[in-house]
Amino acid sequence: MALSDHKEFEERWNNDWEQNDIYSTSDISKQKKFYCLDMFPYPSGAGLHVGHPIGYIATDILCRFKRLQGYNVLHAMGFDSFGLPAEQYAIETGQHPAITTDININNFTNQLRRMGLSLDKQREFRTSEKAYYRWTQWVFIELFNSWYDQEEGKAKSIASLVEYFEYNGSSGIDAAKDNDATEFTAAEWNELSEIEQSDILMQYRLAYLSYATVNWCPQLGTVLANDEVIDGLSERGGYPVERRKMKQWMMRITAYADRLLNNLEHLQWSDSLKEIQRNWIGRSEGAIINFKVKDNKQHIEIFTTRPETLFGVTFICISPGHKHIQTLIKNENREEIESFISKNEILSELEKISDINNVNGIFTGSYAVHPITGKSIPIWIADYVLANYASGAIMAVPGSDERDKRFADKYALDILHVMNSESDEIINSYFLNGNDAVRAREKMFDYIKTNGIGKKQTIYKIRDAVFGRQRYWGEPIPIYYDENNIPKALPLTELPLELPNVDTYLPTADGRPPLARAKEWLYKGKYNYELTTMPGWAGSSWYFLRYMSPASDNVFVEKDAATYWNSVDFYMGGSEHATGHLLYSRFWNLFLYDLNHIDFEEPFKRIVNQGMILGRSSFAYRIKGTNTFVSSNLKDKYDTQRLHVDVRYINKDDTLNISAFKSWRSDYSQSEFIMEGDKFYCDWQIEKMSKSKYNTITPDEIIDKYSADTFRLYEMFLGPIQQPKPWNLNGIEGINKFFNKLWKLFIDNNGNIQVNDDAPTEEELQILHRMMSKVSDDIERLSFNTAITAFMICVNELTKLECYKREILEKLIVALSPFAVYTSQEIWTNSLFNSGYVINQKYPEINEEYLQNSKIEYPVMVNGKVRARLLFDVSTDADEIKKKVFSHPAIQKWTKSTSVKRYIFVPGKIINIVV
Ligand code: ANZ
Repeated sequence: MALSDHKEFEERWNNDWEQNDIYSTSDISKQKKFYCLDMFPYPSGAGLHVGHPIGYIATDILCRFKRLQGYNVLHAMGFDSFGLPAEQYAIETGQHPAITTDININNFTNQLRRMGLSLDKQREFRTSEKAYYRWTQWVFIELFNSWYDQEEGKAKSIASLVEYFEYNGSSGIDAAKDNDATEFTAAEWNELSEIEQSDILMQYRLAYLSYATVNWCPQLGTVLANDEVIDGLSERGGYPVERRKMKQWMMRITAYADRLLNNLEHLQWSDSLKEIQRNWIGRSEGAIINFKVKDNKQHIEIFTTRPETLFGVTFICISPGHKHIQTLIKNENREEIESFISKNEILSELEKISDINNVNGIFTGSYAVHPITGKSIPIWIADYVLANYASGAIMAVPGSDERDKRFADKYALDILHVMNSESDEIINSYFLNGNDAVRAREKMFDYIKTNGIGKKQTIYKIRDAVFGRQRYWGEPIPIYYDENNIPKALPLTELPLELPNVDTYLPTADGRPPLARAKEWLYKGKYNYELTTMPGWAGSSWYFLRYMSPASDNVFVEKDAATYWNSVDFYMGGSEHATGHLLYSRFWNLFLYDLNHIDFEEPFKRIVNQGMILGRSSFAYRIKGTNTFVSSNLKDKYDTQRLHVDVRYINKDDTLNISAFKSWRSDYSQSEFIMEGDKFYCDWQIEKMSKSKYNTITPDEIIDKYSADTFRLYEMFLGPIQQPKPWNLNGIEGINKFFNKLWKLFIDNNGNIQVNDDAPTEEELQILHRMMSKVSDDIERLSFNTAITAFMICVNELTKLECYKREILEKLIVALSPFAVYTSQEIWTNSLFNSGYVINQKYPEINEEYLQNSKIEYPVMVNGKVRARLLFDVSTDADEIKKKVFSHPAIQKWTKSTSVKRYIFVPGKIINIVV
């Protein structure tokens, strides 16, 4: 056997491992546990490129290492298999998304299988399979049946809320609820109809229906979450997104804002990841202040983080979507105002925030009364005030706030210089004089409270999450509408509510979601089901729990298994999930904890983001409006357009393989080329590796050409795991050389196994133990590239010493096995003739004694030839060394019968005897 036989032994071991199911883990064990998780993939049609496995290989090394250390390791991978691309493909081709998903998963599975990942296949599942999504639906029903008690800081059953209302009405309860939730007495509650009660409860449920302004993407025909919208365009597809008010299923994640924020403290996440979540949650401590409106019963509530600037207020701004806007408009210029409102109301919040230079507004005609000075201050409508943030109205302080200043300048409004910045002294206010801003703020909080003007208030930027999608390929929401059109949760015995078949995956002609096409799809043959489906993030919000007991039929996760496995010890994935997935799954986990289904609050103790692998993209220049391409150095002579070229058609010197390129696409088959001499050069650029940039390299091609282990080691050798790095093959031959050298320690040039049972020398032991110690430290630090260097040094040194000793080599193989899985198993079995699996061994104990350089080995030469190598403590004195040298039999052999002419001792280096 040798590296060149890798295909044979990789396949042989894959079959063996599968047949013997060697990676399966027990649900509960007496061993200590290590739960390691990868962000599971969405099985796209494009398959995996070399950028994807970087995290999978890193976690695999860690898992194997932990196994060798005696941990019971949970390492599994499923598929996040509901989602848009399969549905888009279904719309285009009529093929059921389940079929596309199946094909894609098979492709992924084949690709992953070749990388030798130690995944427990028994725990694999797909979010789109009934046995799984039935429990996603169950979580939804639990949320629907819960409300959030802010006083106790936990979710409770909705039945307890109903009971409270029956005796107390709505007063005195501190619940997370809609902003405009109604107040009522117990008597009123008990008089309400079922529909009215249902409407009220909706304002409290954690999964609820509500009119919300949503991001509507007409091209995709669905709503999108804020994190799915980037610069006003859909993350997927880049289509324009508009704001629309629609009735939607929502998740009351805002109830958990405080805990999501505070718990971050205890997590072993990077500072940047925590900061992203903190900003997304966006806690602001400030005050609500009430402004009376002149000649109007209404008052306006504003939110400010700078109440100490109250004396600088010269106008009030409300958002174009403010709830009292109609009562504030004076009739004189109503038309103009209405047109301003309708123009601005639907503008996306995100757009408004991004353009602070361009502030626009219009005067309502109404005035407010300053709560301290009593002055009249005009009320304006301004586009920079967000309807959905805080109270949707601000007190404008143009002397202190930049946006307010721009607005005041533009519309010639008064500017009062009360204070300019946080550090300025308050100068103009009669009772705050002499204080700095922070103390002034505290005094103002007290003042507004005692005078009944306002109160302290903490608000959050995070919004409740839209949960319904007008799409087909997702979990059906387990709700039906009864004869009064009251939304009701399905009884649990009805789960899973299966996705019905439809004739086509498009919305209906009257704009209802695709599920409306399933006409016979009714509960008890008469009640309509909810027609929207769950978003992509539903299935991924609890999958880490399901791995703990994936076969469970009676419960989403067995309590014992969840108690044993507890939170994920190590989670590896892409940083793009910082706000979406990592917040939603924390929210669901906290909720399930509140209901006592699991006993840990946070799902992921430690998260590490792997760096992205970048690709080298190639480009050709086409003269605009023609089918003629021009070689890169000539491009400036023409008006050209730069187009991606698949890197497969590029030669090593960046010239284009024209015939291959022509056969790539029909529109290129007739292309003309303006050459440089006989060559056509392309340009290149490093960018994200992605199918759409035609710069992907698949793991399969690397594994075929080199080996699975070369691929594994090379991915890790590219550089520190957390850093982005370009993919190139410059160093891959070095890894292959390493493997060739490794094999040669076991098998001589004639193909015979040369491992012997000789006792190792001190030096050999030092080499081995130094490597093992460095490698285990490096793995713990996730420094896989430097661990690989340590293996290289070790193999080089053992080669130099011609060390073929079992006692050394066996341990080397065990230490190497987390990295080079096939090679180590093959050598373990067929060169070392051991039984069993190398993964079931113990990580060799590291002997500290061999780590210190306390001993020196002296080559002892007699007449220029090394006749012995003797080991001495560094502390041994020269006379003692001399005595030992001359009494050693290998030396006596040469010195006994002659006289010694010279004895040369070079401390720390060598001993030379001339006879
Ligand atoms: C007066 C003031 C003076 C303010 C000053 C700031 C500086 P954060 O920290 O982001 O929460 N604001 C309040 N509600 C708003 C809304 N719906 N749309 C746009 N802006 C709004 O910011 C809070 C500050 O943003 C508040 O404090 C308010 O302006 C404004 F020198 O009040 B401030």
